[in-house]
Amino acid sequence: MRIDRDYILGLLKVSEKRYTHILGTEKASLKLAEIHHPEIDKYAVSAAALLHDLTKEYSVDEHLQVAKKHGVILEEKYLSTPKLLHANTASIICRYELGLSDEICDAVYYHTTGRKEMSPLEEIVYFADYIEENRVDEECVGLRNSYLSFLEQYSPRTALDKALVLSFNRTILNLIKKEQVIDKNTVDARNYYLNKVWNN
Ligand code: DGI
Ligand code: FE
Ligand code: FE
Repeated sequence: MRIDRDYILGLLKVSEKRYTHILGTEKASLKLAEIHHPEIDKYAVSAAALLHDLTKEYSVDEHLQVAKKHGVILEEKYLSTPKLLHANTASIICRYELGLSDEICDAVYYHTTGRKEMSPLEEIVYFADYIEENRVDEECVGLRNSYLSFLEQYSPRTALDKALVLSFNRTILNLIKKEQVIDKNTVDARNYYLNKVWNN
């Protein structure tokens, strides 16, 4: 099903800061799609980007209610790592309440952890979320600049692969510093894209 953009914007009951981040993620996703995956339908790019953090400001209880309402049994890992819950419950709403495609639901589901062999839409939304223009902390600015410099030196595919590796390295290092659990998908994604760069 296709949903009108204004309707999607109306669903976003989030803080002003989060709303700005979401619009920035849409803008960055469209730009990344143009460079790396012009074949993807722009509607899917916008919908996935606009909905990726739909439930980011929910309480744990609200997340659990979304899962329960749709009969989804949450894996144990979500209870020990609630930060990952929003990607899951946003994707549940995309699938069961908005009737969106698997392509869009998966891009929302994997936007936080990434995974190995991401689909074109998954990698775009995952990476746009990290480098969108409203993220002004040193690490995101650094990653954005590295990506832009890779684009000048390498093919678009290699530039994106190298930037993805840096993004996973950053996330993993930060989680180690904070003594937090690292999701297996994040580790697998890092290894997969690192191998890809090496074998290029
Ligand atoms: O929702 P956003 O803030 O826009 O961004 P996000 O969905 O990428 O979430 C970022 C947070 O998620 C950040 O605090 C790090 C955390 N995170 C990302 N990957 C993992 C993770 N946390 C754990 N515990 N494990 C992961 O693999
Ligand atoms: Fe998120
Ligand atoms: Fe986000």
